Amino acid sequence: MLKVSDPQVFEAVENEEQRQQNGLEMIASENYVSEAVLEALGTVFTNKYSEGYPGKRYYGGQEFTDVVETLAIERAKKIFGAEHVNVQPHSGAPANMIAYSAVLQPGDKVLGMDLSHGGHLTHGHPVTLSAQIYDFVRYKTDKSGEIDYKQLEEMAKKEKPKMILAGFSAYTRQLDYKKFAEIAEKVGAITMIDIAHIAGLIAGKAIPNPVPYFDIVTTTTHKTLRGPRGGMVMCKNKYAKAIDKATFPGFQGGPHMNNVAAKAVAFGEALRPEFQDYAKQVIKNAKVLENELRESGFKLMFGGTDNHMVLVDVFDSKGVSGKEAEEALDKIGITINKNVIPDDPRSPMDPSGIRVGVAAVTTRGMKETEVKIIAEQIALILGDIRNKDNYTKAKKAISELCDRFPMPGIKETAMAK
Ligand code: DSN
Repeated sequence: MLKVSDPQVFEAVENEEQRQQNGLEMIASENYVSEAVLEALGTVFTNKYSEGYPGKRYYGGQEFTDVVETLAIERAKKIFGAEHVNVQPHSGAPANMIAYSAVLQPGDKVLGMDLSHGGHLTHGHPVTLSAQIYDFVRYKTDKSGEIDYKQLEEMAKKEKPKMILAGFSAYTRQLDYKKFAEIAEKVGAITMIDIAHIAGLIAGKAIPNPVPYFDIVTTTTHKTLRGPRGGMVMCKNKYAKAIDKATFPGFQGGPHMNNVAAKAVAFGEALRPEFQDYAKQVIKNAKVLENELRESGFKLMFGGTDNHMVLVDVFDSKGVSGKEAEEALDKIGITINKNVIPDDPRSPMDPSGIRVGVAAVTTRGMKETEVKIIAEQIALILGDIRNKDNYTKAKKAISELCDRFPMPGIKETAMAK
């Protein structure tokens, strides 16, 4: 249908399908959704306005939107053991803004993780709207790569924040959830954690669940959780009303019900035993990537990884900048992103590091043997970035992997091309 009604968009979709199938997606925040999730996204729920919540909507015709939203909520509660869930946030940045506005007043202080130490833009970087409204102060990691909990406690006592915020987009170690809760308790702060990157690992029981320890938990649904692009806020019952009000009408209009339906599907998948196998394999694969890269002379930030990604100082290790590394790996079919390292002396557009994640390649079925092959190609290319022969060899190795491990949702006709 699309092919006939809009050949230009159809062609772009086909090309994107090819790009995704014929390369390895190793941007740590990306994944491949199942055919069932794709199908739910493309349904008539996209036509519907559903302001409000199940059973309490502003417009009529909500018999079936209520079904999918309730399924999404109940499944999320079951996965994470959350007291209250709001599945309407359009994505991660809105989810964080909703959480802040639910419990903070303009000018209130938030203690969040420094961006260059693995934090996220929406955790108080000066370029964001939230940083214009709230007063963010930032904690860092120490030399061992751990969050400096002593510094965090000292800062909390000195700054007396209204909220202590945990969570990250490039930090690779397990957080001490209990410690955050204890420090917050000492200073009377609300606790919030953004689990966008690790939600799938938590759902698959591959790493501990922070939900019991935090007042508010935000996440995206499309990273390791392998759902559609979207966000979600979980909280203690105490904050339920405030979170719902801050979502709608506070920050958003109508929820995107096709996304909500696809969230329900993805959460159903996350409740299956296979998803636990997936999450555990992600951790195993990341460990292989860490060990192989270290053996090839790369410096791993934070001393290694406990989750799905590694942050590598390619500039110090191989004299290659993050931007050069990203471009070089792109040429052999590995998509990663350049990334700042803690207190990076270089600029964000050409930083010292790269971030590499294994969530998506694990979805394609790749295991330790394949990740070893991938690490070898990364080392080959970044070890001698100007050697043209290496590119030919590495590209062939990656292309063979792509052929052997098709991405979910790819049409047979597209694979044949
Ligand atoms: N863009 C996502 C990431 O890469 O971590 C979230 O900002």
